Amino acid sequence: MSHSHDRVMLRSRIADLAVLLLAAGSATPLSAQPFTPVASPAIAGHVSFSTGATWVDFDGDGDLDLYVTTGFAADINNVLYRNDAGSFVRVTGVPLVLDNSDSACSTWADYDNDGDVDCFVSNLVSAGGMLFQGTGGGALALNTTAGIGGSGLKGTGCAWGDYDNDGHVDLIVAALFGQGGIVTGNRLFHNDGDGTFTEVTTGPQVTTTDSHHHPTWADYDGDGDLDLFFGTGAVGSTRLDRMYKNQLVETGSADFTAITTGIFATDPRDSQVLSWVDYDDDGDLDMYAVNYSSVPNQLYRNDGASFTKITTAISAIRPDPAASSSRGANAPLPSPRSSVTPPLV
Ligand SMILES: [Ca+2]
Ligand SMILES: [Ca+2]
Ligand SMILES: [Ca+2]
Ligand SMILES: [Ca+2]
Repeated sequence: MSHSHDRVMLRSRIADLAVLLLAAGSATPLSAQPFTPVASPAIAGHVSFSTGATWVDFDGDGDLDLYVTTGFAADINNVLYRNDAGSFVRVTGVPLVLDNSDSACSTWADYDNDGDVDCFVSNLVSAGGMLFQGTGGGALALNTTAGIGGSGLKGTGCAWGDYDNDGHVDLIVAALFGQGGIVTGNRLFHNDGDGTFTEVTTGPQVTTTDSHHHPTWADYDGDGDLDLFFGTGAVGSTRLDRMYKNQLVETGSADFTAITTGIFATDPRDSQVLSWVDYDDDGDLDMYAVNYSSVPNQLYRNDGASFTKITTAISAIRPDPAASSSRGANAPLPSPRSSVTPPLV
């Protein structure tokens, strides 16, 4: 298969993935919230190859703004809308919208714990990942010295999460290894707490070469550390997803081991995103998997010692304010949020 054909297929797949990612973010109650159409809002009129959207208060004025990653062509910039009392104004000329890259995803958190929000943008092929550091007053500047980013960092999904519980958010970037000419794998960056990161190069979460889609951090076993999940695999084929349990609580070392038991881990899927949320409000995280092609999405209820696959209708999904990462992308800042899910309200 030619590289150009690979690229076309990859773009097509990512376009569909973006739809699924956005669909996966429906964490707010499905039956309790009436919606009223907004006439001709600026955010609804933009035409681009949009791949992800994050509601985030980037300027710290108390209302949620919108950042849209666009791309799969090297010359399409991302889009930022500032919320001005309910009206959205497109922000131009700032580094966040001068990426000139094929951006797949953004994830937001205060990585340097200085009170303002920062952003990482995952770019697919034409450029590497980009770290934008908040510098106050809603300004974010491209940071090329923190130890993450650069031309070699290709990725699809990305997510902040403090996997070693040291109070500093760390970063996982997933890669579609083996597709579209991408030959790099997942990358994990530990936040050293001094404004810089050290890449973690050992462990199955970064050494397993596979076609990884969006990563999610979630403490699925409720033991107090974040575990790591990837929708995995080539389009159109069902297989197992890559999932990793954090051993921090057990061993004192934040190492990851593959999760191979439980129906949520042994059920073949064509997954894109594994979204964790406490839908039944019983205090533990349940999993919703969105799939590519014609494979039905799946819901798995956490029953403590085991999981049950739910095949009957449910009336509502309740958001969990304590959630993290992709699910936690829903949590109010300073908890991390990513581009695939809407905010909590
Ligand atoms: Ca910051
Ligand atoms: Ca950390
Ligand atoms: Ca855990
Ligand atoms: Ca639950």
